[in-house]
Amino acid sequence: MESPTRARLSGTIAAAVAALIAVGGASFARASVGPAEQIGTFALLGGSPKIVSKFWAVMGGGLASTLKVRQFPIGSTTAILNYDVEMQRTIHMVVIRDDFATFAHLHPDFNTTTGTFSQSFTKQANHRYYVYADTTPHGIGQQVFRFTMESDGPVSAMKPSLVPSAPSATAGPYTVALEKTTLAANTPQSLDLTVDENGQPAHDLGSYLGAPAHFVFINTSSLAYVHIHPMVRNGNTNAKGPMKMNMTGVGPLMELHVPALPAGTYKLWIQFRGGSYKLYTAPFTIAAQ
Ligand SMILES: [Cu+2]
Repeated sequence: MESPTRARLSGTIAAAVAALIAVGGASFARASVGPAEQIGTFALLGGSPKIVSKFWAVMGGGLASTLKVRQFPIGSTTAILNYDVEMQRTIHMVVIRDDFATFAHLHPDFNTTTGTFSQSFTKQANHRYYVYADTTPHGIGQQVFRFTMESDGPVSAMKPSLVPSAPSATAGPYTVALEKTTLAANTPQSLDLTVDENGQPAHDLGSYLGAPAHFVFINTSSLAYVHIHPMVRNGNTNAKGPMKMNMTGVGPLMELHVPALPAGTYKLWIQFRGGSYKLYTAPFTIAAQ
């Protein structure tokens, strides 16, 4: 499992004041921002909430905004300041459009004084967005909360396809192939992933955030979140032995240990690094039945 990272806020006081004035003016002019502050819904499949996570969005020009997350121990008004680094970051923020057509994996800045994470994000009109904050507060373990950014304009009636996708997808020069896209529900299982280039196993993959690939599953009904990492399959790696979890080794043949998924349809995004350190994302639709 994992989560995310760090931050910095910089700038002169004059710039900060100017930005506050600009942002304040813009937010008064825009009524579609939604509630000033939301309490997150716990979203990590198989986990339980041990903190309170708060979210708000500061509107910028057009559809641009700065997303803010601040988290608290239950019953406390003192923000959590101490986060573990998981997968090279203190926070992983995942932002998904309401029709599951877009996916962003972001790493907000962290203000170590206020405990506030900040991330700029520009949405598209006529869509809600689901925002997931995936963190590991020190001593608590992984916590994931979901928030909703309201739509600017009427929400599009476009409905996503919930039919399992073909098991292979194209991402840049790569063919990303899953062993299958229909899984047994409520059953832990392994799932093979192969990344080919020009009909051969890809030879130029790199590690991304400390793993050979990242899998984010979102249940299209409950909106539950799962973020897991494959290991590179034996014989295809410089790992020390077949039983050793090889998270940082990289190779085109991978195996994912999928936890028991409740029955339903899941949107899955697989991210990996290709040649020249370029990041690729391959989307799938998975049925658990
Ligand atoms: Cu990951």
